[in-house]
Amino acid sequence: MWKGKSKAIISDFEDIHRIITYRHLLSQNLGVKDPLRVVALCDSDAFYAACEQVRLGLDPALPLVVQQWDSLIAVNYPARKYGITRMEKISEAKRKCPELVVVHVATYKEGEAEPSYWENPDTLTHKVSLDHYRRESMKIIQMFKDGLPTAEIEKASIDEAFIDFTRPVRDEILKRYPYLAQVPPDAPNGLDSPLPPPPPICWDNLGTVIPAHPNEEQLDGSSTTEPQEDVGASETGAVDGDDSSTTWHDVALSVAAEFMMNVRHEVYAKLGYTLSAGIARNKFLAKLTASYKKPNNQSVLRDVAIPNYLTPMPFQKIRFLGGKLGKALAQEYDVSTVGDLLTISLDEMQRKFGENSIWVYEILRGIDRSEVKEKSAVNKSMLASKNLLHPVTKPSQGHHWIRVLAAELALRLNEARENIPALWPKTIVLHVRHGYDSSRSKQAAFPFTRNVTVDVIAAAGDKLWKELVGTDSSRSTPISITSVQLSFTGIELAETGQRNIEGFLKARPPVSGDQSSAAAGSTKRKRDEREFSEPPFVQLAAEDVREDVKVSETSARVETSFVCKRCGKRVALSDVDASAEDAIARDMLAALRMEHEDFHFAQELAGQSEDVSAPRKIRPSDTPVTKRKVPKVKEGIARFFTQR
Ligand code: TTP
Ligand code: CA
Ligand code: CA
Repeated sequence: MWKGKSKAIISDFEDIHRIITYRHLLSQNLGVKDPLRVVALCDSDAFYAACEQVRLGLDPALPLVVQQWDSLIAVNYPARKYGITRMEKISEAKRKCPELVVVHVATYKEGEAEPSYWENPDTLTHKVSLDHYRRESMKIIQMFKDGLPTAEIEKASIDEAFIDFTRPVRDEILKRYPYLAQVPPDAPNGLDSPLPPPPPICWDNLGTVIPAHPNEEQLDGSSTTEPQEDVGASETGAVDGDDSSTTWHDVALSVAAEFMMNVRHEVYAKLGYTLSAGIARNKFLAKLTASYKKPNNQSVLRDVAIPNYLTPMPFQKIRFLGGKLGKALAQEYDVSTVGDLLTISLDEMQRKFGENSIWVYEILRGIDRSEVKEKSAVNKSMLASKNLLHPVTKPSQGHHWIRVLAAELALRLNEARENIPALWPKTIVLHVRHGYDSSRSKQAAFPFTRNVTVDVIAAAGDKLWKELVGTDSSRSTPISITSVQLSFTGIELAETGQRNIEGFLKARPPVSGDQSSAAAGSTKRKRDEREFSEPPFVQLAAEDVREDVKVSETSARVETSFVCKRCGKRVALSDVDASAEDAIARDMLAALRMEHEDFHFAQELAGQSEDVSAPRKIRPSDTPVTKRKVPKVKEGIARFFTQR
């Protein structure tokens, strides 16, 4: 029944109806509280399929799918017209469209340093490579950065990026309306006086403006735009016609829409990719808005349109509410839409779902305070992994996969070094899963080597394998390894331009002397007096130090788990779609991290003695850890996210 409900009122959305003052406009650092904040989410259309179409120089109107073993992983829009979806088998898709172009993803094969489009790749011997898509993705991001030098850009997944337009838009508004730069002498409250009424906005060619009152307006129902047409040609302009409600935030949105349109045109002209974008006041809304109309379209969500856009939405469609939490909310209150949930008071929600549910409460009202922040290339990890349909049953079978994974890591590290030559993975980690639940990992220092080849990485991997799995003769118990992962973690900048090799040796003895001597020639160049006294690493901001976060680039693109530094255990969200790639999962993970820390805190308070199964404070870096089930934390919102 309807429990704990009060009447939903429009003031739920009060946060988005703020009066904009001179102080707001003229302040530079209001961050996420800026009432003129504008954020876009840009997502490439049928991305892998588009990459293959461009690579092969094919007509974009041809139906094309990308295959991985027996499944489809990307379906372009012409193929979607035949009713082909990602869920299908190749045979089914071909039955629906006999002239379908089918491209199998590139794969690594042992002994080859580079992935290739082999004739008959086999999951038993090959490993998928997403390198081409990663490279194309970087090109698109680079065009965003070049075209929008003052915007903050955060790559959110292999084919998505958030763009914070707040700064370039503010600069542009001040340029177009220079009278706003001075507070008029007769302004009643000085800097805190409201800005004068905004100019009327012409939304033509700025994309689809989501109507504030959808029932009263005629929606343009067509959803397909031929990619070969001009990017903006068939997009509709204004739908609202309700100019009395125009605000300076709408002006900001329209300026951002203009920038976005230009960048999308340029990406299409130079690279051949069509993009869809959503432009709104924060990341959450930008992401929702981007899927309003696809492909090759951009949509704008004005503040005035937020309530009617959100309220009819089935809340379980919102990604992080798609899992157990969404189900629990639906059951608890017997409701299905965002609007239904607006009637639940914050107190009520927190009582049932924990303190952290304020986050849900706010999201339902279109409030999202997460920042758009560029992630540094430094301190990321690189992970290559392979799930084994046929488990490895003899230690000697490991070498094949170590070499295949080493080839991927070598390629990726060396590509990253093309931009940042001094990148140095400090640690190499081997992770193997036995059967379905037990997994073990082992790590070692990785020597600073100028020339990181497949052989160098494979040698380090083989050594770890031997220590972790053993050899055919040393192993008495049977093994069944179902997954192998090799990764670099703690990727840092070795400041080679200013250091000589002794500097490195002092800070971290390389495992092998001759590998590091290769670096000596290039590092001797700019000797200076300070080289022995300074640390060889560039100091990194604390927030960049995220070595414990698993960034699985092979399948999922969002971090959905972390390894607790205190107990060495991996704690994971489970109900976030593996392909999810947005700020929501990140924030939920942050909440889970807090809950997990609370768990340790509570345990300490309870004065439990540490036994073998209790969390250990610090894990010595080279000790293999058999991961056990994380103790159940059944508190608050975290209980809706399974910990593995
Ligand atoms: P998406 O952006 O989800 O999809 P898409 O770009 O193919 O299509 P859309 O136009 O609807 O955005 O994913 C980006 C790429 O990620 C996709 O081209 C292939 C890959 N991918 C997978 O490999 N597996 C998956 O389950 C999903 C969802 C995506
Ligand atoms: Ca996409
Ligand atoms: Ca995407």
